[in-house]
Amino acid sequence: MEGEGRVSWMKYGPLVSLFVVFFAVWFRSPHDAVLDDRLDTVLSSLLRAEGKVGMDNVARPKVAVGFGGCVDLIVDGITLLNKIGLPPTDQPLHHNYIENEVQLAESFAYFFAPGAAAERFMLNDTLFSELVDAARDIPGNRWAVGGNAPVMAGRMATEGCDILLGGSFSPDFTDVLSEHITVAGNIVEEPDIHLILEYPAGASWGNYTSRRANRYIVHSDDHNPYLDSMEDFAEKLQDFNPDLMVVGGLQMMDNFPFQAGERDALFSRLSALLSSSSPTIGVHFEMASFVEESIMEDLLHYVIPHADSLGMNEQELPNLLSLLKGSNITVLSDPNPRVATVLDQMREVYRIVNHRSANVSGERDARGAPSKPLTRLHVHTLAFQAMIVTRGSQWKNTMSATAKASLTANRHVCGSDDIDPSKARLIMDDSFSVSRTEGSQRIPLQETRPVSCWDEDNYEICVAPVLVCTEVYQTAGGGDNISAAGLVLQI
Ligand SMILES: *[C@@H]1O[C@H](CO)[C@@H](O)[C@H](O)[C@H]1NC(C)=O
Ligand SMILES: *[C@@H]1O[C@H](CO)[C@@H](O)[C@H](O)[C@H]1NC(C)=O
Ligand SMILES: *[C@@H]1O[C@H](CO)[C@@H](O)[C@H](O)[C@H]1NC(C)=O
Ligand SMILES: *[C@@H]1O[C@H](CO)[C@@H](O)[C@H](O)[C@H]1NC(C)=O
Ligand SMILES: CC(=O)N[C@H]1CO[C@H](CO)[C@@H](O)[C@@H]1O
Repeated sequence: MEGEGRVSWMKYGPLVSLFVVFFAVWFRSPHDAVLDDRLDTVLSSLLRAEGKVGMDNVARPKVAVGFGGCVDLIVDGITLLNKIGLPPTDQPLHHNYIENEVQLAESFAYFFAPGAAAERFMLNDTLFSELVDAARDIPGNRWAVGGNAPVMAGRMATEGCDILLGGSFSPDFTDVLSEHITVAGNIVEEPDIHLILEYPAGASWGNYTSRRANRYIVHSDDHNPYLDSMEDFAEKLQDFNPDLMVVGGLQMMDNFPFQAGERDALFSRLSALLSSSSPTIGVHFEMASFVEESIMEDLLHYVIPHADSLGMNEQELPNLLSLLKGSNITVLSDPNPRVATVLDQMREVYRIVNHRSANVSGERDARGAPSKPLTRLHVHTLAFQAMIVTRGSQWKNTMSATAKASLTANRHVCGSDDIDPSKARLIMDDSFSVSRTEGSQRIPLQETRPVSCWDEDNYEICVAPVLVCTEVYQTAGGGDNISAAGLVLQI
């Protein structure tokens, strides 16, 4: 019976295959055509939403951006690991920092399979140099200006702002920056290098297959952790008179072997700088992959109280929330969270941060400096962009800014300003629930009005779907490009 069955299958196999193919084509093409139509409509609607507001062309907005920067060496992660002969581990493990090859393999495996963004300090200089040397001659590698501050500065300069950038760079680094960027900081000989291990969705390493495209970053900075551009930046800030201040790159201090008291002094200085700026100047803080609990505490005490606006991804949001609620760091969260989950987390962060800043302690931070309410929260995920903005606050054009953030996600990841719908996919559902609370309203995704905005309490929420890029050029720096693009329309 069995044999017979197999024979007849084999005999008719080709015919059956043809049939299957025929049906696949028959069923798929109208469906794909509908999808393509839908994608085209979402794209043109997002472009319209983005274009609704221009920048006030009277004068270029002035934005001060700190701190630090680096040269990114971008390689295919698996190619690099294979090249150095690092075998896949059978034990994915979280490490706060990396000291040797085994830890590198374990840490990489931990984030690679779920496809979660991660960034770790490498304490071992020898290993770091070996990796960089190996990466130098991997075909297809690229060097790029990196670090949160320079990338955000670059994006904002491109979008029409004048920038004061705080960072200590080498002369050839400064040379490649936009003419609209003025650098404040020291001159260094050798720039810090960050090694970016990119991987596409479906890449495999040993038994592991990545669920989505992302990157794993290792760094071993000498300059950035010390925020050594801060003095010069503070001085030049007076004359520059910015409309907005943006702070990022602080994760370079995470797990860095500082001398006792050194880091506290830096945070104290930073807090003084932020609180000395005029209260009318917006301050945006871009979160990052932090794993050291004490540095997260420092952020809560010295930085976040002075920020009017926060930007972060789907990993950083639950991490911050967990800490605000007095729990531990969460190193790994769902890389593809639902809208309802993210919005609930955002509401909670917004509520707790504002509650803290308005708390009886006289609205003072750890240094006794007055703190500001949080009026803007932007979360960038693979599938969608979400913003909470306080009604009546200084932030304008939230709808258009959310659309721009969404378009920038595709432009960045695909590496092209022109969005090609054939290289994009909508992965957000046809409708989303505004909260995980039972009985919450569902909002349909309308192709002609893809950005959904509504009011709650004292704030407005906007959600925009992302046209997820399917031919990934680069994921690193995505959050910075997206956050910066969103901010530009809101100054
Ligand atoms: C891969 O999976 C096989 C079978 O489950 C297992 O025996 C092996 O140890 C795994 N190898 C690694 C490197 O995880
Ligand atoms: C640092 O890395 C090198 C090269 O992989 C290795 O030989 C050495 O044992 C590592 N050092 C430590 C402290 O793990
Ligand atoms: C939180 O961290 C502490 C110290 O690292 C650890 O002892 C504790 O088990 C952790 N708690 C949870 C819930 O993970
Ligand atoms: C607010 O202040 C009260 C009293 O000092 C304190 O118990 C509470 O923990 C504070 N809440 C937050 C969120 O900091
Ligand atoms: C990959 C990509 O498009 N990244 C961009 C992020 O923004 C900087 C600054 O504008 C660009 O130089 C990058 O090309």
